[in-house]
Amino acid sequence: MRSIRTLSAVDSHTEGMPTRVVTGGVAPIPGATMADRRRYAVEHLDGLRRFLVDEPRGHPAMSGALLQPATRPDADWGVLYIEVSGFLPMCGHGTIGVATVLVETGMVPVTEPETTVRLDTPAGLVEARVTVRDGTAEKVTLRNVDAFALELDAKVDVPGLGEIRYDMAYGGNFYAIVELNDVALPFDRSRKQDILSAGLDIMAAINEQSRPAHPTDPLIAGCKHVQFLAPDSNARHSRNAMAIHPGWFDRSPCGTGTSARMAQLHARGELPLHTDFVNESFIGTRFHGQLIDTTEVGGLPAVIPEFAGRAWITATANYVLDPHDPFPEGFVL
Ligand code: PYC
Repeated sequence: MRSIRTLSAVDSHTEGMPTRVVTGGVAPIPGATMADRRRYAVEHLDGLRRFLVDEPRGHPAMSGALLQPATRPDADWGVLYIEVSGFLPMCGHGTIGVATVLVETGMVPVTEPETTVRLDTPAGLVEARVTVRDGTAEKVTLRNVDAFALELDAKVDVPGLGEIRYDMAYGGNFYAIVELNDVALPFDRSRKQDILSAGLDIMAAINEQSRPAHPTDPLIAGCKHVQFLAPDSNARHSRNAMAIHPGWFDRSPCGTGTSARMAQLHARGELPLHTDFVNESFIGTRFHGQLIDTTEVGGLPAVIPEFAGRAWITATANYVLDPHDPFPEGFVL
């Protein structure tokens, strides 16, 4: 075997959704903060992202995380989130995967029954409390970045669908929250192509007509996620089909989406603080959440969300690049 690039990774899945945690082979990325490093990576390291998530090493719903030295003294590790859609500011299922890998590989000092891991992400500091028994990470509870509703009862003209009502909320990424009934589709995996194509059309229309932007961080902008709600969803238990650019569904309930949904429900007066909320994915897996406090972001009312889920390690691997490989940066079919 010959290789001109070798990256070590621990692969995992969080409630069904993969996270390829890259533990070695990527040098510290230039930048004083993880947000700066994300900007640098978008400009200079997109080939590395594609090498890891696109085919033939990844697949159309692949996701991962590059471990980095932290840029702030109160964090244990820095994380850059990689996906088929690009470098995300924050990823909830990915963070649960990262925390599980850090604990189960001993990359952080482990204490039982709980280990706290502080992660420096492009969207801010995130704290993961890992329930550990006999060295196994059984559950991860994340205190996420501040979440808020940006718009309630917004409307967008979507070619082919007409006027669609949505709420726009942020939980580490922006989510257009849409009732599946409003696009006349059932919560049924056999209709996944129709749901996905409605989601992509809604995203495109929102980004053209009313592109969301974070009030204090201009680098976080645009809508790449549509959270379709099943008809029986309510303020204590939601089921979602999470359509994500450029064309896939989250297999997990989506951590940043769960945070956005809780912020939206709170803004509507339907989810008080310290009240249990369950978010269920398109494949039936669950995150359990709560809002633990109110705050503000750039003058907007905001909340501090927590949610919990589980991850499992699926492989340890070295991803290598043969100098004659015709697809050094992967491909998308
Ligand atoms: O869990 O936050 C999340 C997430 C974002 C995109 C896919 N999963």
